[in-house]
Amino acid sequence: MALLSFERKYRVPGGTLVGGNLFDFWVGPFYVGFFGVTTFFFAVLGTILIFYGAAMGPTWNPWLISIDPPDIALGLGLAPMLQGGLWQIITFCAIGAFVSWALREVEICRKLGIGLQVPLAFGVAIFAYVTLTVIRPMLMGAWGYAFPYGIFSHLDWVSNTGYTYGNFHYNPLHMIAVTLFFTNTLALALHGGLVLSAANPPKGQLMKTPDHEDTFFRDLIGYSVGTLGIHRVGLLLAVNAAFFSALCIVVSGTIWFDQWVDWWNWWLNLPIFANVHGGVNG
Ligand code: 07D
Ligand code: 07D
Ligand code: U10
Repeated sequence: MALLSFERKYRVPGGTLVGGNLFDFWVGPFYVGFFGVTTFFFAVLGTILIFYGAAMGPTWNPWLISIDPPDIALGLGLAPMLQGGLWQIITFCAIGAFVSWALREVEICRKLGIGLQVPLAFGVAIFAYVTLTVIRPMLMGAWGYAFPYGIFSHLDWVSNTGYTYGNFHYNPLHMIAVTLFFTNTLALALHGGLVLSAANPPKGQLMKTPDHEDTFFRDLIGYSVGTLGIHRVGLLLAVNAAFFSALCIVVSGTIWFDQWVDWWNWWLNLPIFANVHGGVNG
């Protein structure tokens, strides 16, 4: 069915979580809903506040604009507007907009009668963001540990936070997250490549079937995960990449305070190494 006639058929009332049919309409291609209104509200307010903060700051250079969290000395209190208060309200707006966006996804899934995998996956990205800006700062006792809202300044934060724990690459959860990101890219390249190779042949040739796709990997590595299975693999890889990212940063400064390389000394403490010459006990 052509996309536009399908849209006409499915654009029926219902499936909303809040507001009944009050906001149950579309504007152009966009579904609105109660959570479209709240997304719009938080996104517009947050953006206006970023521009206000920029206007109060020293530069209009887009790379250098930065809305900073309060000083660490403030702890978990409410900051004056230009000393981190703006960052606090913008964070509130960002969480409001992201959560509203996820709930708008849920409403659209319910209208279509499809599963909730997409909003669940976005929920994990939101969890990573909330870990960085709320959970970890609260566990560490100051908003000042969160990252600033600026293109270059947030990179400085990542670098500085990384070097606070020596070489961040030795963080084992960071290793797992990085490996998942790399694997995810490999999987997407394999999947994109495989589907195009079978489903988009040169002009004049017949499109090949999923059996061709399965057989390619049977021939190559002896096993095919299947045409539905590869999408499960992709979702799991991506969601776990973001989840382990959140874990790797939340443990840094809350339950692990030293250089990450030192974490690896645990193996020297294993009983079989305990009394070995050169081990931790001499
Ligand atoms: C392609 C979907 C489209 C989204 C885009 C981003 C804004 C910000 C606002 C100046 C894949 C839109 C950008 C709305 C403008 C102001 C106030 C998604 C796609 C195009 N980062 N980060 C970028 C964010 C963090 C890191 C780019 C956001 C953590 C590194 C862009 C967040 C850490 C590098 C950006 C966030 C971190 C970047 C491209 C939130 C660890 C880069 C993003 C809300 C996760 C790269 C100059 C992209 C770069 C980059 C946005 C959080 C690390 C500006 C919105 C604190 C190391 N980040 N980031 O394509 O070029 O995402 O930076 O958490 O090298 Mg970042
Ligand atoms: C937080 C984004 C959420 C986004 C949301 C939506 C809008 C709307 C609108 C476009 C989590 C935003 C939407 C704003 C836009 C329109 C219209 C995603 C988030 C909700 N690292 N490292 C990671 C690597 C080093 C360090 C994660 C690699 C160094 C620190 C990932 C390398 C040091 C932190 C990762 C490397 C260091 C991280 C990031 C290589 C620095 C984190 C992905 C090859 C000296 C961060 C939760 C992520 C983290 C993180 C990868 C190197 C430090 C696994 C590949 C050694 C301090 N690093 N890193 O988390 O875990 O996405 O954050 O060298 O805090 Mg690292
Ligand atoms: C996938 C797939 C698949 C496909 C696919 C895709 C995954 C099965 C079938 C999809 C993939 C692609 C298309 C590929 C490209 C995608 C990416 C690379 C990902 C990154 C994407 C982007 C960078 C694009 C981002 C763009 C966005 C988010 C759109 C921006 C939208 C807006 C600004 C509007 C948002 C809409 C909202 C908030 C709700 C509705 C609101 C309005 C329409 C505005 C009007 C508002 C109202 C009517 C409410 C009134 C508001 C009030 C009262 C509040 C007022 C408050 C004030 C403060 C003013 O697997 O294969 O193929 O295609």
